[in-house]
Amino acid sequence: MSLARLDDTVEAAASMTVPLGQARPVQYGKTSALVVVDLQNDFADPSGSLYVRSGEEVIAIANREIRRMKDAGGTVVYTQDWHPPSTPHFAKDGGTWPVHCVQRTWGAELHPDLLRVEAKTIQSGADGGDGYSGFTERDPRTGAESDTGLADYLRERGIESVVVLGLATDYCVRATALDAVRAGFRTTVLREGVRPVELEPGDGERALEEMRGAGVVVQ
Ligand code: VGL
Ligand code: ZN
Repeated sequence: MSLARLDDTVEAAASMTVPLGQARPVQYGKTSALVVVDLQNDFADPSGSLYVRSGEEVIAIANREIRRMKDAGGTVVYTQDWHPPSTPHFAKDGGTWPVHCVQRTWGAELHPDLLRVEAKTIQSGADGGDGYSGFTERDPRTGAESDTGLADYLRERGIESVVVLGLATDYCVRATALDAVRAGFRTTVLREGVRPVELEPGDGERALEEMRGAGVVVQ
């Protein structure tokens, strides 16, 4: 991408922000990291194959928090759901979901309005795994869990607190926040910046309750 094009993108993204929605915003500093979960076309664009209702509203909130985190000298990480064309994650192959976020397709790209800053991007699901967390993957056949390296990356940078937002509350946000708290990070889910899939009504609230029970601050 040329520099001019990059500038345009940054400007377009910068205009897609919203005022602070909380009375007391989460405080960011050099030991904080923002994990921006799966803000990809298939989830956040109404024409995406696994569109999460109101998912596009999260983009402006994410942009605002990305900017605040960068201004505070903290770390930003993006995650991408990143599937091969066939995986037991998909209904057509015996799983649950419509085909989505297939590697190197439009649906797997980060939403074009999302502010992109220099940051690590974690692509998970590449080996056909059906885990939902940015921290771990799960082999669909053996169930064995493996590490994406995210926890070590954050520790190396001296990160103590992790803030999670993105899609979807009841799947990748839930799994990522639960793993973050288990890995020993002070973990906050930004309620304003998440939306649920809700295969069953109430799944979003239940997921938030479960996260709270595990020690995640939902703010
Ligand atoms: C997700 C369903 C299937 C997510 C990923 O990002 O929450 N949900 N794959
Ligand atoms: Zn997926």
